[in-house]
Amino acid sequence: MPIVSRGFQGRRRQPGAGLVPPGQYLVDDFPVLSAGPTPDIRLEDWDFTIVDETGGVAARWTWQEFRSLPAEEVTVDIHCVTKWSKLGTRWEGVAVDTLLEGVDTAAEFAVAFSDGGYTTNLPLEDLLGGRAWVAFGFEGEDLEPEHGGPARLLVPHLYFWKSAKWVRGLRLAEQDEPGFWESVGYHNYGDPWREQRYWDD
Ligand SMILES: Nc1nc2c(c(=O)[nH]1)N[C@H]1C(S)=C(S)[C@@H](COP(=O)(O)O)O[C@H]1N2
Ligand SMILES: [Mo]
Repeated sequence: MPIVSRGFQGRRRQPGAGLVPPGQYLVDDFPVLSAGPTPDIRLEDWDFTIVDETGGVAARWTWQEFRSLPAEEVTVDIHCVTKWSKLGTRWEGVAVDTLLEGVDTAAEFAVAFSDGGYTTNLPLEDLLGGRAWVAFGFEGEDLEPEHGGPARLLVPHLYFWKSAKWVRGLRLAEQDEPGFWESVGYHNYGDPWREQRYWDD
């Protein structure tokens, strides 16, 4: 089955842009929600790894290599399961499409993994088609450590817990496997437009 569909690379705004999903309210500030401490990450030690479904390293970039990949500026709305939303946030990052370009896989699922041990699972499809980025810039500045810098996953069409901070790679898999919050009660998919907050939603 062809999983890796590309395209829509130039899309600048998400579907639903400018609208607030059910049960959400707008905030002006940018709340910080972390399950643990902000890790101290040295760029010299940072890399980003794609692990394929055989467990092999399919691709890996140092910080310097990652930052020389083509990046995009995107303006998107973000929605946290704790009910705050922010509209029109501006990010800079590398599209996951770009990271997976040379990767030959039959996997249908992915787990993002982060410094500090956080994980979150998504259908691979949701990371493709110009819908997900590994973001390193926010509102024209380097992404702050407390918000996931040097780089975080950005998947704005799903609740923000899917946007793993301090992300270090993607593990591709044939089987779905719940991540950190998904294994303790958060919805497996997390569509804010369908209020998929918790297991029974
Ligand atoms: N590594 C890591 N990523 C994470 C989290 C976390 O605890 N650790 N929390 C998630 C949750 S629940 C939310 S709402 C957002 C919060 O991002 P922010 O702190 O930049 O607002 O990050 C998500 N990514
Ligand atoms: Mo969250």
